[in-house]
Amino acid sequence: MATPPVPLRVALVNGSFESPVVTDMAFLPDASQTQVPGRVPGWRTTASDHMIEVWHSGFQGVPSADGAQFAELNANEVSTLYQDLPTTPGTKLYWRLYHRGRQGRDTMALDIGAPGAAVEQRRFTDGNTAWGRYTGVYTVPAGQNLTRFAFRSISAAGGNRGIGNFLDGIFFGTAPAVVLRKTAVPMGPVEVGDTLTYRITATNEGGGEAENLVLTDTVPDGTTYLPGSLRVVTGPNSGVKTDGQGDDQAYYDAAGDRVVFHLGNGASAAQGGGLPNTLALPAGTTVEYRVVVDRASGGKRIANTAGAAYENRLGEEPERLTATSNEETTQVDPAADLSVTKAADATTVTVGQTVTYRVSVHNKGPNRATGVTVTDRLPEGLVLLSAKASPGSYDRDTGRWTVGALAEGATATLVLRAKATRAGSVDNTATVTAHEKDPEPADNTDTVTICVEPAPSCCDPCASET
Ligand SMILES: [Ca+2]
Ligand SMILES: [Ca+2]
Ligand SMILES: [Ca+2]
Repeated sequence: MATPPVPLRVALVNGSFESPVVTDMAFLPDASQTQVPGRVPGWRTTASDHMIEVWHSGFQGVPSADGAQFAELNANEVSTLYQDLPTTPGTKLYWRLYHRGRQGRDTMALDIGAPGAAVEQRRFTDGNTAWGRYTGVYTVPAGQNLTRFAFRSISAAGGNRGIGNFLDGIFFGTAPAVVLRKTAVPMGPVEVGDTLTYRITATNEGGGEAENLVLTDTVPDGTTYLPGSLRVVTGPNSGVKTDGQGDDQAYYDAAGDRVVFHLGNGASAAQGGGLPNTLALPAGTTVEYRVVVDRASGGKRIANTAGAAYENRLGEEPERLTATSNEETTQVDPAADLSVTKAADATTVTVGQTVTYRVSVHNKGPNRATGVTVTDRLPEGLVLLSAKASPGSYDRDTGRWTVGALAEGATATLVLRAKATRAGSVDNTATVTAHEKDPEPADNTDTVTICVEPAPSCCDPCASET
């Protein structure tokens, strides 16, 4: 099923009037004055002089509501302060603002709608001792692809509409919309025992911050979490994270066999921060962890999906939202854990006697082995009498037993009979190989030692006289 497209991100630019930086107070050109330096990003005014008045927190004893700066609605003349934003019809837009009087109780209106036809949403009246905080919701009507968000002065204490109506911390835009993208490195195919790195990138394609963002990823079936591999690769709080819970922004939950990351600005061990939208944080934030491919995954596909939960706190009540990544699949090559055992019927023989070796190869899986070959060359002092392989064939010149394919759980045997021709200790080794990766190579070779004793030198001295 296709994921529905995320609506066009809407977010005001410079909603808190933090740019450009001013000392005390300044009249600055609006965003339309592209030829003038030092203009205010995002905001435009209907004032004929295109001037916007920006204050630094504390100037004339007025603290900002958000950040270090705020604006006064009218600079030199009564005007409307606005931004025009491309919008998708039907999208729900949230707004939030702080308003304050300057000399007493000031009143302003919020107008939203198509440019030239914006509709009054609400009026705000606040005194000069505290900031009022307001929130609301606006749904973009059909056919409206450009929406104006505008503040209009209604009245100001003192009678001069050019003085009053402070504004700060303005948000107008879409809900947060977290998008997760997951990749595995290497892409595969991989072998049993290999390490896979999963990377998950979270971006916020919405307007508002994604609050309390918690990313979880269940370690995929057929893999084992590699301890100490949690890391925030890019974005806020980047760096290595411990597996323990409560000490930083990530942990490994052994009971749930999953990794957990708190993402975003100010994300603490207890709670996630806010992940800014892609305007403020274009690359989002990327995390990673590692797993080791289990033996059981041989010849299979590893599939994995990450998820996230977060909150939209733009409305009256926090809204719980979730996101799911693409499913990342990794092919694992077949693997076969072969073992070889070699035994001799008797470990002490006399020169001239026959030695019988029994070699067996077993496939402990998880997959069928192909191209199975055992090298078992007889050492000096032994002369081959017969070889019986089942299955396969033994080449007496090369000492190679070509077994062929061996199913999981199957055993192949080889019986070698040789004549001892020389006294001494004789080591004989068999080693197995196959096309598939062997996750446990230590048991792929086996050696047996026999003692060949000299023949009695004068057992029958008369025999040679006749
Ligand atoms: Ca501000
Ligand atoms: Ca931790
Ligand atoms: Ca093995």
